[in-house]
Amino acid sequence: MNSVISEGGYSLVFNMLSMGIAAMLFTTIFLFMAKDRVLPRYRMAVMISATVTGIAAYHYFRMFESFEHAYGPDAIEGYVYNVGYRYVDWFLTVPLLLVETVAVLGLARAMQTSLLVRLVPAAALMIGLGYPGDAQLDIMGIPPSVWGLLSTIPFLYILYVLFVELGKSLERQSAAVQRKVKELRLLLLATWGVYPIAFIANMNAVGFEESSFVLRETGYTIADILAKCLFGLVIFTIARIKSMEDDAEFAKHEVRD
Ligand SMILES: *C/C=C(C)/C=C/C=C(C)/C=C/C1=C(C)CCCC1(C)C
Repeated sequence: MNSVISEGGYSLVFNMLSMGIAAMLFTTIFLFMAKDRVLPRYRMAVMISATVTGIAAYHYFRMFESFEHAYGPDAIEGYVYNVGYRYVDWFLTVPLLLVETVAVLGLARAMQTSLLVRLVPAAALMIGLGYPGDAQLDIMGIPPSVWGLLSTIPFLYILYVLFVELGKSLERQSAAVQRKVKELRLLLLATWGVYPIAFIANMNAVGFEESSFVLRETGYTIADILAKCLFGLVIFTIARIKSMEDDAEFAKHEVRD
């Protein structure tokens, strides 16, 4: 038997997932089309941002479909909503978000590598440890709260690297870039912080509880749109500022346009 969901809860999640598709899809198109408005050396960061929202757009289609199978008017008997799509999505997009953040700064190669060899595995670990808790899998009787705590360790490590380690290399950037990167980090902190809260919302639900489910899906979707679309657009802005700083010819041409 399927879990029941109220009409209000159904509409809310339906509209959220629908908004997720629109935001991810059109940010992807925008970023791919606008990538030539930055110098070639920053283009990779913009294209990775577009790849992130593209991967997420695909997963939002799948989540929408899964949600319809579980709760839609023609719900399938016994079908359970698959939260795995989110985790597969994050497993790919969270490391890429960190890569785009580092790429847009145009740091020395050795510095880039040193940041990424720490950030990327930590991100993968954070997502991998969260999944059994969110999907409420029974692995050796470990409760969701323990998975959540384990996942918080790499999460805090990522924040440490971004705020302390990356902070050191910011000194070499212009004032305008420093300001934007600080905004970017605050955006990251404010949006990434929503995920563990939404996780907790769902954690205590034994089996299924509608309010927890609706809260979690709404929280994850809003956070995703800000952490991927808005974040990608700020990356694009930083790439523009740096392009104009680096190349006076480019700046003149871009302003005239
Ligand atoms: C685009 C998707 C993003 C930026 C996803 C970020 C996800 C997190 C920061 C998740 C963190 C979690 C914890 C810190 C503890 C509980 C389990 C998670 C995986 C929800």
